This record gives sequence, C-alpha cells and structure tokens, in this order.
Amino acid sequence: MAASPVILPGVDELRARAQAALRAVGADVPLGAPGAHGLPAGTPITGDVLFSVPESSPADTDAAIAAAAQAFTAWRTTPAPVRGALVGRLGELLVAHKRDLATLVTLEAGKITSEALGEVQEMIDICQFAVGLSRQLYGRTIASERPGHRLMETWHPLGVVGVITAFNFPVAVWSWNAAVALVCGDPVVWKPSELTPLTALACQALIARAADDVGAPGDVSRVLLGGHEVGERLVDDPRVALLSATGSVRMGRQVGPRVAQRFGKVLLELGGNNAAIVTPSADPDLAVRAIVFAAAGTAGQRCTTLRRLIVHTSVADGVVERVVSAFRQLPIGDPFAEGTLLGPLIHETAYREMVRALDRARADGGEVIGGERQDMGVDGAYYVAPAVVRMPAQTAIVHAETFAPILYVLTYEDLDEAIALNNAVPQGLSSSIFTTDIREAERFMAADGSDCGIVNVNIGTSGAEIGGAFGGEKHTGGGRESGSDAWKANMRRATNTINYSSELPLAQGVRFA
Ligand code: UN1
Repeated sequence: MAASPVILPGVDELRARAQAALRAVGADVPLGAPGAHGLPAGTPITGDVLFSVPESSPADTDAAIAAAAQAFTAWRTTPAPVRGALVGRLGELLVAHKRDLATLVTLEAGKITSEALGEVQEMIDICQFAVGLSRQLYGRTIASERPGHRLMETWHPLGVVGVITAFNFPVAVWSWNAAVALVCGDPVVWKPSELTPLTALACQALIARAADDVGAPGDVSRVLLGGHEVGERLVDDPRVALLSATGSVRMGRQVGPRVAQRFGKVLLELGGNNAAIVTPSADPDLAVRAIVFAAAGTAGQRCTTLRRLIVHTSVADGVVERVVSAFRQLPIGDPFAEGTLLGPLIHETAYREMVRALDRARADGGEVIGGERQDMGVDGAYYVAPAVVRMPAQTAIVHAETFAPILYVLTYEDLDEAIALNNAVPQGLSSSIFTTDIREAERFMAADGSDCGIVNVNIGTSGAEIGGAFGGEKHTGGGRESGSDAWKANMRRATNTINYSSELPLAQGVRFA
C-alpha cells in the first residue's frame, strides 16, 4: 500500500455528522446500534457501520405499493400545475438543505464534497425543470384524412412508478424519476441501494414535508429499504405500471424480461463503457483536463465514467504522459476534506474487482501505471490511485465495465478505426471526441458515428446536465430519464379522433353500406 499523510475522521465523528444532517432535514428515523437487527448503514470513508436502520418487510412493501396505488386515484386528476407545486416545494427544501443532503451523500457514497453538492444541485435543477414541465405536457394535433374530423394525442398519468437506484448517485437519480413522475401524475415507490439508506430517508423526509406544506397526499412518495428481495417485489407487482431501474447489466437482464412478462413498462439505465477519442487536432490542455475529471472523478464510479481513451498514434505518448502526471497529483483521501479530489471506492468488492481487472489487463499485455491501494490507516476502507493502462488491443477486459478508476488507452490511425473501437463494446451510454476539426466532430455525431445515447464534443463523457434525456443504447438498456421528452415514459398516450361533422366517412376510403 502507498502511504498517504491524510488522516480520516473517526467513526464517532462520522456518526455525529450523519445524525446532525438527518435531524436538520427532519428525518425522524429510529437509528439502531451497529449490529442491531435491521439494515446496516455504513460509510466507505472508514468502512465502518454507523447505524442499523429498519428494513422493509414484504408486508411493508405491499402496503407501500397499495398506498401509492390508492394515492394515484386522486393524484391523476389533480391538475398538473398543482402537482408541480409539490415538486416546486421539494426544490425549495433542497436548496435550504443542500449541505445536509450532500453530507449524507459523502458519508454513504464517499463522494467528495464538491461532487456531493453537485449531485444535490442536479436534484434542484430537475425540480425546476419538472415545475416548468407541469405546464408543458403537450400532445399533438394531427391533420385528419377525413373532412370534419380532428386527431389529437392526450397524455395521461400512468400509475405507480417503481424506482430502483444505485449507490453512486444515491439522490439525483431518484429525483430525476420522482420529480418528473410526480408532475406526470404518478406516485413513486423507491428502493434505493442498500448501501445508501440514510440519504434515501433524508429525501423521503423532505418530500413528505413538501407534501404536507402544499397539501398533497403523502403517499405519492414512499421509500422501501432492503436488498434485492424488496426490489423483486416492485419488479413483479402488477400495480407498478413503470419500473425504472438503474444498475448493472446483470440486474437489467433479470428486471427487463420479468416486467415485460406482466406487460409492465420498464426504463433501464444500466452499465456504460464510455470512450473518448483524442484526434491530432484536439486542444491538448482542454482534453487532458476533461479526461482527468471524467476518468478519475467520483473515483471512477459513475456510469458515465471515462473508461477508454482512443488516441491518435501521433499524439498518444504526449497525452498519456500528461494524464499519468495529472493522476499522480490528485489528492486522495477524506472526501470531506477541502482539496481532496478522490474519495474511497464503495467497498472491498469494488477494490477486488479493480485488482482483478488490472491483473487481467496485464495478462493481456497491458502496461499498468498507477492503481495502487493507498494506506489511510484503516483496514476496511479502500482508497486507490487511478490507473492508466496502455493496451495493445481492445481485449475482453476492456469490453467489461469495472466500477473503478481504470482508464484503458488504445491507439488509432484513422477516424473510422477510432469510431469502430468506440462502438465495439456491448454498452452504449456515453462517448466524446476531442477535435477542432468540424468534419471529425460532425462525423462522430452522425448516423455512422458513435452509437451511444450521449455523444459529446470537446467535453468529457460524464457530468451531463439534466435538460437533456439521459441514457444509452445496447446493453445500457435503452431507457431515457431526466430532461427533454423523457417524461413520456411516465405517461400513457391516448389518440383521440373527433368527428365534428354530421357525416361518417370511414378512413382509408372504406365503404360499409
Ligand atoms: C450515473 O452515474 O448513474 O452525467 C448518473 C453524469 C451525472 C449523472 C450520472 N449527471 O455523470
């Protein structure tokens, strides 16, 4: 282990911070001692369990879905702008409690403070977006082929939305789904990652208060704590009209067919394996800064993390050298501490996966630079230096998503080859090109360019704004959340044909008399 001078906060200190944040947001949760019956609420900062929290039983899960289904009957006919008032109030409370929630995000997910605050900002942004959306649930009017007829589309609330989220964005991904679903008229039942129960309880406390403040039914938002059995109940319950799940490809493979089997709707946001192409014309300073944030930010634990660098042979050595040097200078340690840029991996398994991936890459002829575990004076926490791995070819390990800061480097000679490498993995979430050549930029965004859901030019693969639709193709699952017209997944569409004439012409010229 490499030594680091940074001293981590003690477990009592972390426990006190969690309690203070929960109290500030009004989350009145019975916090048991570690080891007591219930779900352990831990922190990757030291690897300690802080509390145990009540786990949702099958009966609790059933009751939450029933309550949400009951709330739907009133919520669906509440005017959308009135529904928007609930989300608007939630946004105000998030502004007021930005620090408290960010503290819990840092505690449970290990994110550095700036990124934790950014995650809460993402929640505030989606609330504002959704308030506007509540007055813009537009349908089209369509020209009818028949005289005296009009066609239109009406969007109606869908039903209960089940939301399953991952540890790495423990609050923002819930809010993308919840803010939009709520203005669309859908109650939300949320199962957060079992690694981040406290942030979920804090969010639930804030939305419950918002509902109280604006007179909305409290049951439009419920949270369930527990492991996969809780998630599976949401997946299989016919009262859950839409299941929005963020997580691994493996999880999506199970969830997708099970929801489809009962003709429920599904929105999947699964793994990514995001690449950036660096062309000879790229601005090197800008490219290196973007690459470092995209690859090492959040300790490589975003689904949008940059995992593959596809760099032109003529600039490869220079770019790699600069990235390696920037990686070496990244301050690693206590994510609460001012100046830290790299916090811990989420748990030991994540670290083991990282080691395994680096071993596999070496076996495939890769040259590994960095990636060492850092000694922080605690055994149960896993801090690592980010790794750059120069690969002779895009082997199987490069095709896999390893949730850790590993940047594989591949080289190319011509753009077609680079685009083919970008598209050669099973996942299709995010991608970037660094170029000042408009032809290359446009080609990357064209139909025969990147096959991903997010295709960027001169910015990294991560850090998307909420205004756009978020999600990806292929094994990423095809779902779109957040902004743009992603709201349509949360509603059902009715096509209305209105005859305002006194004739009854049939479509397609059919005569029936
Ligand atoms: C995720 O990692 O699941 O684009 C979401 C980003 C963030 C969201 C990431 N706005 O990196």
